[in-house]
Amino acid sequence: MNKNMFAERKRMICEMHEELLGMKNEKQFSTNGIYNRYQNPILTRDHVPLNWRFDFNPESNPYFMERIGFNATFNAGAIKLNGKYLLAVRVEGNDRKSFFAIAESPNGIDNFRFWDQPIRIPQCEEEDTNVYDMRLTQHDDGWIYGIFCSERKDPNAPDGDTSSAVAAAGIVRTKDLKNWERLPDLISTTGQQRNVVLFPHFIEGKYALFTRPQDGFIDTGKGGGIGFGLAESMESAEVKEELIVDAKTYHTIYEVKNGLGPAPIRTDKGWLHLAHGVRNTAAGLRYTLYMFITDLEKPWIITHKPHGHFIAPLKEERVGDVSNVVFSNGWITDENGTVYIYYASSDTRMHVASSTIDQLLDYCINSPQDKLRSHHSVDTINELIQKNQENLVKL
Ligand code: M1P
Repeated sequence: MNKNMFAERKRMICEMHEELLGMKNEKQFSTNGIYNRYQNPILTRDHVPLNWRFDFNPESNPYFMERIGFNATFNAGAIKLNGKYLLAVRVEGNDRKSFFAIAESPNGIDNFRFWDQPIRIPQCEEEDTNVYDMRLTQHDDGWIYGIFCSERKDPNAPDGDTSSAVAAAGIVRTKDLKNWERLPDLISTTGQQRNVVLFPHFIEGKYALFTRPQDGFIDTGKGGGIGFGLAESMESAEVKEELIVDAKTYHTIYEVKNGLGPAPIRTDKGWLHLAHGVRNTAAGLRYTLYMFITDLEKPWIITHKPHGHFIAPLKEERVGDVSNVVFSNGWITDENGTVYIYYASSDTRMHVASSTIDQLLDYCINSPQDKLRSHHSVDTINELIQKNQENLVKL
């Protein structure tokens, strides 16, 4: 009886899993013309390999029961290596612990499959409790760096406070995404750090890092926005001074906090950046994605910044473990200028949207800026109406 149950469940579950992993993804029509979403999420908890979840021995698992449960797959770093589209995915177990695992696709939009085993991050002197949100940067020095959030219990939390934590920027490096060397966490003078991103080139012979200073684990407090600083080395990375590149600002989509997404993309018109902004609502925090361009030589100076959000949670994306959130820490540019934007919805699953360098530049350069007042927004709309009327007259 149990033998049959084992065999039947195993057959069904393996078939369903293969069907999911082999599913084709369809590009959706885009009204905004800036990027195209795809029909299906590219990675969900159901994509996690079955041999990470089930004991395949009928003697020790006669019901073919799931032994290790997974809760979510989200916030993935991204890189193209040897022609493969690779994501360093934040996989979260039912035990709430996140870790990283590489998922590979032949085309960047579907058929993502996890490599055989998750990444085992070596520990520093002070072990991590939780790790998440890795940004991958192929640096001029020849290494691929992964910078991630390392979370540990706050040593100063009062007795009985079992949730206060401290966030630091953990650093690893690799050449193949298989063997990882752990380096000491980033030292900065501005409190806690999350959303730290390594710039791919040396600046003034130093490593350049985008940071996100914060006083608390959730609240950024006096931390003023997306920061930028230089470090002499990555073996003992220390940023002594951070200047604010993009400040959090009252009544914007990034009024509560913001943070850089993936490492920026170099174009002939400047560096393209993708970031997340957080605002407050009666329903809680709302995370959306926005873009800006920085100067080619001085990547800490913003030259163009369209108003408002670039991608906001839509339809099913709006609901999940932490609803009303989109977050991105990975994108890949192809040789032909296509950009695959990997984003997670509601801390639950991964999606892809595609665009091109040209479209993203056009969007950043030619969309109006946020002038921070309703009446200015109305003026901007009226300018477009006027322009359209003039063009119609000419026609
Ligand atoms: O829950 C939404 C996001 O919250 C944090 O982002 P930030 O540091 O900007 O607040 C991170 O925990 C991120 O992983 C998460 O998606």
